[in-house]
Amino acid sequence: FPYNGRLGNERYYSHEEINQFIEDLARKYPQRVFLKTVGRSYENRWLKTVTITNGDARRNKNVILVDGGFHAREWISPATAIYLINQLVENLEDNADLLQDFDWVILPVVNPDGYEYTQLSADTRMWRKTRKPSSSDCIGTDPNRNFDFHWNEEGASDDPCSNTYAGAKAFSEPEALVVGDLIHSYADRGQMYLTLHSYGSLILYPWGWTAAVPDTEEDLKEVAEAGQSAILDATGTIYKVGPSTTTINYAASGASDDYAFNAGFPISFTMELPFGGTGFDPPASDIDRIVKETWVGIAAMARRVIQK
Ligand code: ING
Ligand code: ZN
Repeated sequence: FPYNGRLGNERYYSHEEINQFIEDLARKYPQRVFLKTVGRSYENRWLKTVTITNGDARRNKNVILVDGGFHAREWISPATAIYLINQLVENLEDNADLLQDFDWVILPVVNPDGYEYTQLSADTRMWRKTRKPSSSDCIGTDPNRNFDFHWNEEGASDDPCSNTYAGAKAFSEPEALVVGDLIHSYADRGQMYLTLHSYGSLILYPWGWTAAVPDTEEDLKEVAEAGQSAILDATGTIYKVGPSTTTINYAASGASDDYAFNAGFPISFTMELPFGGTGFDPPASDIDRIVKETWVGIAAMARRVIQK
């Protein structure tokens, strides 16, 4: 089916369709939706953020920054970002409180080269990394090990053939650098950073680079648990909440949530969306259920942040 001006929850979309969708939305709501081209991928795909406001023209509100599609095969992540955008824009009535004192900045596909590669064939479906060649015959870097904070210390690999290859240096990947720049540009008013991955039904907070926990752990926990219990009430899905190192049982340095937290976002989470299909490939018929459930959790976490 060609893109027809709206994105539903009935199938997964290409990166181009996602970009077309946000461009249409910005044209349809010129007072409320603002697009910014923030960079391009190694293969020259445009990375565009959507900024969603309530249109009241107030500048420099607090910001909630959300991204999806770090890892190529985690298709439910961009799908969730799209649903989030749709809700905030098309359902302002129910979500006015989420936009009263906050703007939302969303980058739905961080790693479009990888995302498109996984759409090519069954053989490439489980690709995780970016698509920039390395010094060896292997291609790609793990964008979630490429951030310049305790880069390549723990749970990241020097081997370019590894799925967790940290890259030749911190921010070697243009896609990771774009997210790093976004984090810095909103750090002074950023109240929550949320990065959408799959799978595992987890809400993870820093640190990932060490088993130590931040002294503001109670704040992080309180917000994460608001999401956890909203999802449990809505669908019965059980999310686990905890610091990423001890909750997923491995340290991982150079990830974006640690970077955002260190840069000044007081709340910073990696959300691992639910298992589906064989793990990373929930069938299209599951999209609707998963994105709606996840939205309930994200809205509850945002409301807790806003009430603080
Ligand atoms: N999981 C994350 C990964 O990048 C993670 C887990 C979260 C690591 C937070 C570090 C920090 O490996 C997936 N599914 O990608
Ligand atoms: Zn991931």
